[in-house]
This record gives sequence, structure tokens and C-alpha cells, in this order.
Amino acid sequence: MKTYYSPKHRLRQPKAELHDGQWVPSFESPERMDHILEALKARGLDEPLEPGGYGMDPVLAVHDADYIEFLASVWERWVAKGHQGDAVPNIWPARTLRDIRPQAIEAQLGYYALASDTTLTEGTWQAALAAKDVTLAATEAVLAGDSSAFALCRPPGHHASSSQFGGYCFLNNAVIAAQYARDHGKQRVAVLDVDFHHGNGTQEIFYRRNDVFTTSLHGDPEHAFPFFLGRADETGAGAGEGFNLNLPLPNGTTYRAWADALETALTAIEDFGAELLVVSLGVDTFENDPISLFKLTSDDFSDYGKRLGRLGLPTVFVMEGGYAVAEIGTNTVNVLAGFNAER
Ligand code: OKP
Ligand code: ZN
Repeated sequence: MKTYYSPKHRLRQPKAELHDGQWVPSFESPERMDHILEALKARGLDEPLEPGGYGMDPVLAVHDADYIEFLASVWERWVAKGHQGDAVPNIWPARTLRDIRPQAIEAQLGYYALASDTTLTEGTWQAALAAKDVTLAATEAVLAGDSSAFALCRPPGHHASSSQFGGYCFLNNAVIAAQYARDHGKQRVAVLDVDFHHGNGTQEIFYRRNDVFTTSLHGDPEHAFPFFLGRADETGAGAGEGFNLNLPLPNGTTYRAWADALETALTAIEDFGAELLVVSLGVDTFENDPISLFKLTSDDFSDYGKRLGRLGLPTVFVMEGGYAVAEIGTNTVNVLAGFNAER
């Protein structure tokens, strides 16, 4: 399995994150990638490859043009206005206000944000662009005939919607991959999201479509971020009715129940007739993850990697979350090695 990676992710170095009422080091850190690279090497997986450039068309195929213009220019505008620190959204067109887009950058930050956990920083846009190129390179490898590929990217993507950032995400890498596969010959594509958090952006972008099946196992949004999307009754709309499957699970879920839900998702992917699978690979389901609530062990990641391998589909793995930094490498590589063992 080829791995694609770009050191440009380091250009995103968020200074801090407001957590439990305190500014703490950001959970979504550059060091996450170092630990995964180290584990790939230690376990004898292939050396990472650097991606080429894929331009903006694959991005504009799934994100709104005004949102992309905002992301591309926000840092310069923020600095030009004399602001010193990182840009943090803190006012929204909330339910009791007007749904309008004022010109002030402080207002646009909220207009284009879904949470204040995600700061905009000097190199964020360059890092996000590199992440989508890493993902597109992995997708291209699978479209060219590789059985699978791994996009080792950050920032992650699955919370990014057509027009909003948040949950540490800016461009939805998995969605960009799925759409790219649709535009390059695959008729039916499935996105399986195994990150602890619901992939609200992935759901939103494909919600009205029947050519991309989306399914997500996640902490019940009654108790977990992103709270406002991810319930089981969200099954798609219009032509997309029946093409979104949410499998919310309670706090404290262990592997037995998680693996049952995975089988439900895999069966649905087979019934759909997927020709290519994109896996939003978050490993924050781990028992010691600092911001998540499931209880998977490192061995469980190997087991579900095997189950994914047995599905037999061309598969693009796209890195999402995972914040237990000391174990993120082991858990990620366990999935990939388990998958490889079945191919
Ligand atoms: C991104 B991904 C801690 C909570 C802040 C919510 C989690 C975003 C997770 N202060 N943000 O799905 O792993
Ligand atoms: Zn997550």
C-alpha cells in the first residue's frame, strides 16, 4: 500500500485551543504525523511519497467558491486589519440573528465557521492545500489500479462542509477524494467514516445524492461533537434518500458493539454496490483518546483493518482524527497492516 505525505502540514501550527475554559496546546498538532511516520517505518510499510499538485478544480467540485476565496485570503485580511494573534471565530449568524454575510472579517469568520475550536493561522491554507493534494495522489493511485492507498494528511477534513470550517477541518479531503473518483470513472463510491466524531461535512455535501453512499460510526451527537448533526434519522434527502447511514453509539462503547455497527455499515456498502471505498480514518475511538469517549484497544484496530480488507474493494484511507499522540502511530498502522493481511 502506497502512502502519500507532505511535510507542508507543518505550516499549520495552531498556537492554542480553548478547551474546558482554558487555552491549551491544540490537540490537532503536527507531532501527530511524526508518530504515524515513525510507526509506518518501524512496521516496514512503504516509504511515503510526495504528491504532485492537482489544482483547485477537485476542490471547487465540492466546496462553494466564496468559502474557498475566504479561506485563501482570510489570513492576509486578518493581519492587514492589525490583528496580532490567530483568528478565532466568536460570533455567528445564530438562530435569533439575521442570516447575512457582513463585510467585516470578524463577522465572516463566524459566517464560515461551525465551531470556535478551529483557529485560522498563518500557514493554514497552504497546509490544507497540501492535505488535499496528498489525498488526491492516493486516490489517483487507486484509480490507476492499486488495491489501496493511504493519505497521511493533516489538517483533517470530515467536519468541513460545502461552506464551513471547524472541528480542526478546512477542506474535506475524503469528499474531495470521493468526488474525484466519481469524475474519473467510478459510478458508485462509498465513504465510510470511522472517526469517533460524526463526519457532518461529508454527510452534508453528499446528502442529496445517490451516487455516493455515506456512512458513519460515531459518538451519539446527543452527547458528542458536532452535536447538531449525526442522528440516526438523517437518512438522506431527495434523490439521496436512503444513501446516508448514521450509526451513533453511546459513550463508553467497546469493540463488540462497535464491530457490530461496522458490519452493518459494511453490509450497506456492499448492498449499495460500491466500486471504490474512501475510509475517513480517525483513530480517536481509542480508549485513551483525550477528547473522545469510545473504548477501542490497539488490537481492535488490527481486527477492524482485517474486516475492511475482506470487503475486497479498492480503498483510499484518508487520515482524520486521533489525539492520543503516543499511540496514534500504532493504532493507525494496525488498521493498515490488518487490511494488508487480508489482501
Ligand atoms: C475533529 B475530528 C475539545 C473539543 C473541540 C471538537 C472535536 C473535533 C474533532 N476542546 N473540538 O473529528 O477528530
Ligand atoms: Zn474525531
